[in-house]
Amino acid sequence: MLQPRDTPSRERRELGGLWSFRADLSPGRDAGFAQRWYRRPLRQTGPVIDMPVPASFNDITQDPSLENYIGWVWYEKEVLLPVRWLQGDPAPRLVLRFGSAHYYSIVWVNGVQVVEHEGGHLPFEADISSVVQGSPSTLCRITVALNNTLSPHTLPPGSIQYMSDKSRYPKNYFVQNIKFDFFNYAGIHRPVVLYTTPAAYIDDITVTTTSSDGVAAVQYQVSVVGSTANSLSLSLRDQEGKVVATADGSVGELKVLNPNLWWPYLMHENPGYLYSLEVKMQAQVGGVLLEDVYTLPVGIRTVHVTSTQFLINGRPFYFHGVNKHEDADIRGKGLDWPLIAKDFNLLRWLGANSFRTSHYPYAEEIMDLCDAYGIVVIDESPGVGIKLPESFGNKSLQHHLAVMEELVRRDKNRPSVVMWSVANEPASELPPAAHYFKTVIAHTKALDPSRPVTFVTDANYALDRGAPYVDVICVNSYFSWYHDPGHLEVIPLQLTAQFENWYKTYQKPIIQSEYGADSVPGLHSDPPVMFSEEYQQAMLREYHSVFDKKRKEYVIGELIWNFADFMTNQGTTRVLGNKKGIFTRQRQPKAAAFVLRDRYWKIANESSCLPPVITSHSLFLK
Ligand code: BDP
Repeated sequence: MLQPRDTPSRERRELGGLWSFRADLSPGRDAGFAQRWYRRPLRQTGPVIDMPVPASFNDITQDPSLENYIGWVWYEKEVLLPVRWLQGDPAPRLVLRFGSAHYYSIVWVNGVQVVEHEGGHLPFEADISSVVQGSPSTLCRITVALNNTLSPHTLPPGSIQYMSDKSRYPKNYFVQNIKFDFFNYAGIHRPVVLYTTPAAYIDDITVTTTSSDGVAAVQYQVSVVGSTANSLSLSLRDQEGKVVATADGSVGELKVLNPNLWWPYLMHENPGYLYSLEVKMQAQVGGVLLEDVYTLPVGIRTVHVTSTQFLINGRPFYFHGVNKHEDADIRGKGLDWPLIAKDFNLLRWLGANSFRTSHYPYAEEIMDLCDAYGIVVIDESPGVGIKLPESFGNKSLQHHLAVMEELVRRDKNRPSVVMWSVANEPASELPPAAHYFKTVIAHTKALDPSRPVTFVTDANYALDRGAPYVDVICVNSYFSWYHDPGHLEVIPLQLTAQFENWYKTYQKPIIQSEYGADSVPGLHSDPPVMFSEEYQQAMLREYHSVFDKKRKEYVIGELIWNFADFMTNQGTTRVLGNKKGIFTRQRQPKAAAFVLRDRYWKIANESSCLPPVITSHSLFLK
């Protein structure tokens, strides 16, 4: 499934704005579905409200029961289709695509079911040509039923607990238990798009790149649907629009002399160099010549892992970056361009060269900018909170494999993605974790042999049963926070031991994939105490002193937890959410942001490849 792009042979229309919405707020998580509200227009079924798309629905209204709602909700939009999308011989193929909708979706067009999809963070689509092209009117009614209920076999997993004690809870009372630390926002989170292709079309493209001694090769494979007899021609253009290589056929190689390699931000004066690969298909269908064109951005780069290093284009790469969330006021996890632009500006201000998509795949729009700006990505699946023994069974495993297929298919061509992470902090010390992670990692490597694979662990190095299968050890630790709270002085000893134990056991490079402390902005204390801005700063500095020793050996990266404060379930350790951000949820810097900024620019400066435009003032003052 290719990302919809504007090309000479395709049209696309985004169905944003306000949709009709209703939730059945009566108790019982399956209540609303029984109504089958796709049969007639939603507004005729009872009261509807206006709901923005894309956005989470939770924080849009003043109704606390919608904020914490679990069960089915309904969205509906009516659109008039242009006649040219409905006629022709052959008529174009019309596709309805969702960037993501959380968690389980069923979609109808004009009352006809066209697709269902499990999983809240990856795209799905349906060919709706036959439904709309047979209809007498050009009106197209799109109805979506969405359910945010999690089970031990969903990704992420969760469980519903019914409270049967009638003296303490009302009838039918239940809660959803989750083992992950972010709010389970739900809704149509990413753009809904209608797009056309010719009846015979380019369905998928895979590229991998190699480069040595001033010559690069772009290996490609193209699949076409709708015709067996077709011709394919490819041309690769540089950023000036000059064709630098051409090829024909569905499988082959494009050779590029003196290539402009794709380099990470701060590693080269021109990071994120993208060529564009134009693929043209011509096919005879029913005596008519059809042409489809798709243009794919291509970055030429290589990735290798040794026992002590992570190499990009043969040069050691040190991850100095962040963990993020898709999370903000009001819109929750809904895609928001101002927020995306602000976050990339903050990342570059910070001197961050990388992030991990903790703890689920991020929007394609975000990934596009990582490719273009040279921000390196560890692309993580929604495998977060895999803790219950039943979540390691075959049903969960099969689903996890399917999710990895969807993720790899979506992001396989992105130069910014240098490693897959299949999970975060699973109970990897449990016996079934060995088979589970061996299988998920082997499957991911079979899908994409060109990238290393990992999962992020907080298990003890001696007990972890998944670590033998990863290429890079990614470890989370919270010394002086969840352990020995308030005792910053234990960090050097404990962190050094952590690194040495892992390295001695596996001889694989290590990334500190999370570390951090909560701080309530504006709360000050000297000497530092927990939750003050000073404590967050001091904890970072203690960690940094150990990183500086170990990065000379085998530590290949540090990713702060977290880029920004984010919403969680309510709980006694959460103050309106998790406050481990170095920026507030509104993206204002806390004191810790300046500590990190000085450090990241200093590390970047060691390789003396600062970009010409974005510079850090503090850097030049030092
Ligand atoms: C880590 C989790 C992360 C949490 C963080 C925390 O990976 O999702 O938000 O702890 O507690 O263990 O702040």
